[in-house]
Amino acid sequence: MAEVSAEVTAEVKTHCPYCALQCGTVLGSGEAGRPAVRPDEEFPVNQGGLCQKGWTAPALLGTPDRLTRPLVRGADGRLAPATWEAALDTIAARLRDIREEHGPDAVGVFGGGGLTNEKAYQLGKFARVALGTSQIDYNGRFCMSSAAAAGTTAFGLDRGLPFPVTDLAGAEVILLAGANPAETMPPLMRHLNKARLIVIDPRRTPTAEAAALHLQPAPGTDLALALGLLHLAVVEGHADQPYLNKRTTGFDAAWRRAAAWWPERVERVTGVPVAEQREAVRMLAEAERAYVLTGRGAEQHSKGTDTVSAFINLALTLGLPGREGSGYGCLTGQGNGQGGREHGQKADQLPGYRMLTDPAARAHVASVWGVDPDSLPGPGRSAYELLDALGTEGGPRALLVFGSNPAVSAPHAARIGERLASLDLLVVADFVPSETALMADVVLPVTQWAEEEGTMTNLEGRVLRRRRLLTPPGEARSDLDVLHGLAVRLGRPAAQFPTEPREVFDELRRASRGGRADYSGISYERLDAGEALHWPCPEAPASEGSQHPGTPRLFLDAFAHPDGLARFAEVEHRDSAESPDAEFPLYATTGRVLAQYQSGAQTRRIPELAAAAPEMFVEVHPDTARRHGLAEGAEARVSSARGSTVARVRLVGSLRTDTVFLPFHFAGAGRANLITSPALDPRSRMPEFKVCAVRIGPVAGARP
Ligand SMILES: Nc1nc2c(c(=O)[nH]1)N[C@H]1C(S)=C(S)[C@@H](COP(=O)(O)OP(=O)(O)OC[C@H]3O[C@@H](n4cnc5c(=O)[nH]c(N)nc54)[C@H](O)[C@@H]3O)O[C@H]1N2
Ligand SMILES: Nc1nc2c(c(=O)[nH]1)N[C@H]1C(S)=C(S)[C@@H](COP(=O)(O)OP(=O)(O)OC[C@H]3O[C@@H](n4cnc5c(=O)[nH]c(N)nc54)[C@H](O)[C@@H]3O)O[C@H]1N2
Ligand code: SF4
Ligand SMILES: [Mo]
Repeated sequence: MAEVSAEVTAEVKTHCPYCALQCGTVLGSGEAGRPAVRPDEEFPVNQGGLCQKGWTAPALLGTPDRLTRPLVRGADGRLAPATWEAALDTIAARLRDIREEHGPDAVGVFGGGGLTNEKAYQLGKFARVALGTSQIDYNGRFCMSSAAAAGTTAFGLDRGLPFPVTDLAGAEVILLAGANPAETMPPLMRHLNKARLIVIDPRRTPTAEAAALHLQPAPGTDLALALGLLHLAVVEGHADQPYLNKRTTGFDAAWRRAAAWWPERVERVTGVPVAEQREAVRMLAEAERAYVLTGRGAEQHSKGTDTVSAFINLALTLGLPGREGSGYGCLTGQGNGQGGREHGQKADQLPGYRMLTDPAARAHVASVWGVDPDSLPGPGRSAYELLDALGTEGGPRALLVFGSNPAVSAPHAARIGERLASLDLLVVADFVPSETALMADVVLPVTQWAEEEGTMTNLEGRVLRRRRLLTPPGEARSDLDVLHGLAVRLGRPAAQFPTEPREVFDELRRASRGGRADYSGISYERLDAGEALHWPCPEAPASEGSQHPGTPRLFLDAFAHPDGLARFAEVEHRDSAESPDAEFPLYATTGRVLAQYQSGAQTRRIPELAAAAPEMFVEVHPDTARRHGLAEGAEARVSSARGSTVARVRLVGSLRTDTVFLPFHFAGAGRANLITSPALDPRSRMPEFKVCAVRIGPVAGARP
């Protein structure tokens, strides 16, 4: 075991390091003085609940292969321990050479939605100010970018849930499109379970089991389904005309498209029977309080933005958004998936959810940073396009990764593996030797949640404090220290890159002031005093005396467009980039299981979780398995036009016969992303993780 500091004696209130629910925990000591958590009963989001990942999170603090010293790849090709001085000097020298030879855009930065607000902010500033590169994006592009694009278009503002999670408990009906919270956010179910659920998912998930109605479309057909539900809502007289007149614009154009999606046509395209479409619309329309929520199943498509827009159109037609007790929301995924998209680590963004192309935004942020607005680069490549360009003509030759494991989690993984290997310099900051870290030239050991201070913004836009209880092991340092050390070596003044999270947060507040995501009225003091603060929370002028209370519920009076109206989007169904054919006759879709998190870099190292979900598998309908010569427990090869992955067969009688499902948490030859498609949504640049065409069969030589 790596040294986990001295015995733990105190307790702090903090939050789970994993998903966007950010369950409240009390971190203290358990057996033999080792760190342990219990749920914070007072935190309203989880109300005393935690999932298996939350309970076992402290185990990663002292995982046997925890990174505790910087590693530099030597002339012999091996990673060997080095001092921080040597590691940072090496990186800075090589970055200077690469920039001199190829220009500032030859250095790329890849961030993550698990980084605290302070880290995400500092990473964006580091890229634009210390490196002067436009080439920065982050894994949130793979996550909720389609919902963000659709939400911004419709409402003028993107906050995943524009209402507190606890509001959901008051609903009569909730439609979940492509979300499986029973496995991905288990404590959320205590709020959802009070309503009658309509679940749209090609699989009969534990969430679908809990539903009053389960619609089981073919992967990639939600857009047609949502158009059909809108069609039925209108023809059956459920459109909320006064709301449409008073609070929205663009209904007619949206309706012209939906008018052509009569129920029988929708059934042909999606496989969802007409009677079930009718039942869904009836349930939603008759409810006094109802929500439409989307998850990755509806969003991770080359038409994800339009699909979310179609569900928002449905919600608007029924008059739900901007009404207390009803609404539309996106279930954001990563721990800081919400904050991570606000503070400027995204290719086209500056802090405060400002746009990099907006001259006023550039001027404001440049003044906070103390630089010339003209020195700020313009927008860069999106996440997949950035990874795909590495080492190519005109693409980055160096990449710095903070908080992601793209060797496992990016689509078309074989291609991305090649691109990462072709770099002149790959630097990865992590606390475990992830698959991407193991490819790096320099690996920097950083602190984990329980060893650092900061803030996170959960899926309802509430800003939360992460608190430190433990001393970092060995020589691990925070990401803020790393950015400081590199910035100074690249010639920036030390004071421009502070290492104290509170100091960074205070600067973030100034940078966000007046922006869409305004944090200027939020402070560590207010959060530590126990205030529940949802952004926007502007700083009140000193003359007013009282402080802004934050905004738990957005849009109650007006949407965030200048005219206050929500916009319908005119959207039309289209096929996925790939459809099954003679060579690849099945749909493959991918997603998550309860016991593993993301690329698995963290959770595969926790014995209890590894025991619960030990290896790669593929869910197959028994008839499909028989047709392809497979039995329960057999090793199967699943192949697409890009490559193949190996997985153990699980027969699932409730699955569609045309679809197989694979989790993406496993590494090596069992990576789901060896087969996934890099087709991108034209607006959000989200890859199509949720549909590709595959064939499946026994692994040659293995017994069926
Ligand atoms: N246990 C666990 N929890 C997590 C995570 C994790 O890795 N593990 N990750 C966190 C993160 S970052 C995220 S983004 C969230 C994701 O949370 P979810 O969105 O709930 O997770 P997924 O499993 O990716 O997708 C949800 C469902 O979409 C279905 N689906 C697949 N294709 C389609 C389709 O074409 N249409 C529809 N309607 N559904 C489809 C899948 O069968 C799956 O059940 O979870 C967060 N919580
Ligand atoms: N096939 C398929 N692929 C998918 C998806 C899918 O549904 N299907 N979902 C996509 C989605 S929604 C997401 S969000 C991505 C996620 O995929 P990844 O971006 O790979 O996410 P993680 O596995 O969480 O990787 C985070 C890494 O950063 C480290 N880390 C955590 N916190 C910190 C920190 O504060 N600082 C630093 N320096 N490192 C840290 C962790 O140890 C881990 O190695 O995967 C995407 N890929
Ligand atoms: S639901 Fe999410 S935040 Fe809550 S304990 Fe599980 S992983 Fe952690
Ligand atoms: Mo995600």
